[in-house]
Amino acid sequence: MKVPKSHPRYESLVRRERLVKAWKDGIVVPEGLIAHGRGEAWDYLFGEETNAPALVAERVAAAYLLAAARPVLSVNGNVAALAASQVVRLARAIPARIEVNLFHRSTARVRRIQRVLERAGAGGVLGLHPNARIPGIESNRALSHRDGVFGADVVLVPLEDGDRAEALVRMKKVVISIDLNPLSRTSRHATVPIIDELTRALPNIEKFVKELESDRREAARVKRSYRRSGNIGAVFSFLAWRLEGLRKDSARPASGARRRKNRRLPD
Ligand code: PTJ
Repeated sequence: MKVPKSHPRYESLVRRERLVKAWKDGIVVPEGLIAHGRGEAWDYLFGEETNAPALVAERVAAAYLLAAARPVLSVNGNVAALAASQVVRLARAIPARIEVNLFHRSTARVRRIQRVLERAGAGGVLGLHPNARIPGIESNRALSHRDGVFGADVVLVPLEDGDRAEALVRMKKVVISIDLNPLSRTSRHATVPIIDELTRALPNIEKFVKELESDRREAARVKRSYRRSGNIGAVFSFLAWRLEGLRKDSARPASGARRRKNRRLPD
């Protein structure tokens, strides 16, 4: 479907079309479409913008990735469909390895996702020939690479299922998650949970990597001063403030112009 540029929800519709096409191409699983809908619902509540605490977490993520000895970015079907080139740019900026790691794993799908990443400019993508298992995970998601997620000290896990995030934390890795759901097990277990939309978060982290790269003292300070519970608490305070605004707005009659001006209600 061709989405008209004038549509008020143009970007959201383009993202959906991209996911549906990726599903037809065997990159995304049907469950990935459901996961995206859940993410969209949270993004509505957050106002479809990066909130201040998320921006802080993105800067902290950049500082951790820069300081890592073996940083790895984990990619699944949704991430490949929505943000392959952003992942590749971030991996180059750090620099970090990329591993395709799937919940609904099949060798054919790993290969297809690897190709998507390669077309976006990635080299040396891991995932096809795993040589290790992440302890404590029953599913094929445990399959990993010693040079990749298994051996990493800092792992970025966007749109993750909670099991693996928890297992990676048990392995004493620094786990950075990107998940719009602050209640998910991933967000609750990650060392640095980023409560933001994937395609907004990745370029923000890349920008911070480039900024902090030349100021390692500041990068160390950013890491030191991060307080996970304070940051997540601020996300919930922001959400409470948003909901209060939405409550007030919805008490008044609907007006398209006012809704757009206030930016409280999605179109
Ligand atoms: O490709 P596979 O086989 O590895 O499977 C990928 C999915 C996404 C199906 C799998 O990892 C899964 O089931 O994930 P969950 O448990 O549904 O978690 C996905 C989380 O990502 C949910 O909490 C969503 O709210 C969130 N989410 C969805 N889309 C976005 C998002 N967060 C940030 N940006 C998004 N675009």
